[in-house]
Amino acid sequence: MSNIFERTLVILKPDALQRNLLGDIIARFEKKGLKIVAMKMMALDDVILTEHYIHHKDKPFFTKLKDFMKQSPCVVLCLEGLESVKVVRDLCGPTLGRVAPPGTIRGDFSMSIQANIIHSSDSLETAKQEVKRFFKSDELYEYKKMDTDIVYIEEERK
Ligand code: 3AN
Repeated sequence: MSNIFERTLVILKPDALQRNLLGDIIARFEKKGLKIVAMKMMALDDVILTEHYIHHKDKPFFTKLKDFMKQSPCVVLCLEGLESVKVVRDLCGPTLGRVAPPGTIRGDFSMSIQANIIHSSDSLETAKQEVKRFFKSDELYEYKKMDTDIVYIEEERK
């Protein structure tokens, strides 16, 4: 078994901030056992949003999506853990809030396709690019987390 401690990017979108959900959502990641290695509030501008959503540039909702993301600051996090890219995607749930399963972040907190609370990286390759896009290297913290030895068994930590 190869144990891959991955880093993934999360954006708590303006609707999460406006609806006072930031703490609840961050608490879910902490309780799951994910390690926060970076976190900050950011006002996203058109340049970073165009880059971030480039795969949607030809979609009719592209401009509205960027405007939505500019409505208020966002909170961005880098989370670390074993297979964290998939773990975090699964915690978020599918894109459309009103069909996302209960228990997921989108399933519990959203009704919309656009105002769906959260973004998380969809693959390890994307995660590497996205972490770099939103954080400088000195904003990513290396530190020993005291609960690692209880969150994972020894074999998983190798
Ligand atoms: P996900 O965030 O689940 O990976 P993507 O990458 O397909 O979903 O879409 C990125 C973001 O674009 C979504 N989180 C959502 O806010 C927005 N989006 C996707 N589809 C639509 C749509 N049909 N109308 C408006 N916004 C959309």
